[in-house]
Amino acid sequence: MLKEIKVYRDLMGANEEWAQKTRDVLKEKNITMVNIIGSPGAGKTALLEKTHALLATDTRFAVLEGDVETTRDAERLAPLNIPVSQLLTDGACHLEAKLVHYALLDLPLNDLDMVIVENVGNLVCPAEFDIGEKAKIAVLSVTEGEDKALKYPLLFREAEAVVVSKTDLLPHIPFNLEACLAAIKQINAQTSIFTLSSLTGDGLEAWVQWLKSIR
Ligand SMILES: Nc1nc2c(ncn2[C@@H]2O[C@H](COP(=O)(O)OP(=O)(O)O)[C@@H](O)[C@H]2O)c(=O)[nH]1
Ligand SMILES: [Mg+2]
Repeated sequence: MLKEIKVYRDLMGANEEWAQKTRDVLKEKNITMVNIIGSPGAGKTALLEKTHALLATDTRFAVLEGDVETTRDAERLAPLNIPVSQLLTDGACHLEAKLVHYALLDLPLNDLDMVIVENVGNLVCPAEFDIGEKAKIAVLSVTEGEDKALKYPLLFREAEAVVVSKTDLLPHIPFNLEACLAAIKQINAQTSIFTLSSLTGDGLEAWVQWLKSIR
């Protein structure tokens, strides 16, 4: 008997089909979906916790939390009283479009203006997988070093916006903010850049205004 040969060439193609199905649903329901990508610990969930107060005033939104394991991030957002689901990849370093699609269909789509996806913490893989989002948003904290846009260019090239987070820590660490912003602009001159602190709230307003503007 011939040994079965598994062919993976169509993996990305299949992902693209699911992403397109998601785009169709989002268009039909007039919902904007964004895909937040950054390292583990960059402050993605903290950003969502703080974004809520300013965004929820006039935007009905849900969050899809991507992680390898645990429902910890969804539990953090549960008190906010918005629809939140946890998407678990069971080891994979990124969300795939099919998983996002089915989680999306379970949301109350008739009552939403926006869906925010927090991707699995990783600067490489999530940038390679289209999930049907309108915009990718990179989150880079000041403790990660100013050169990350140069070292992980795909994410920063693809990002419609870059959030440089944890600016409250700047006085305490050797980090050249100007060099960081220059590196981001070198990779993507068009991207919108927001420097903010989820701890103090500094800079949050401009970020949320931008988020509303892409509706
Ligand atoms: N000082 C400071 N710490 C922050 C800020 N945002 C997040 N953190 C901390 O950074 C750690 C990781 O945050 P989290 O939101 O879980 O990051 P995620 O893994 O990207 O979702 C937590 O200990 C947060 O309290 C910030 O703006 N300033
Ligand atoms: Mg998180």
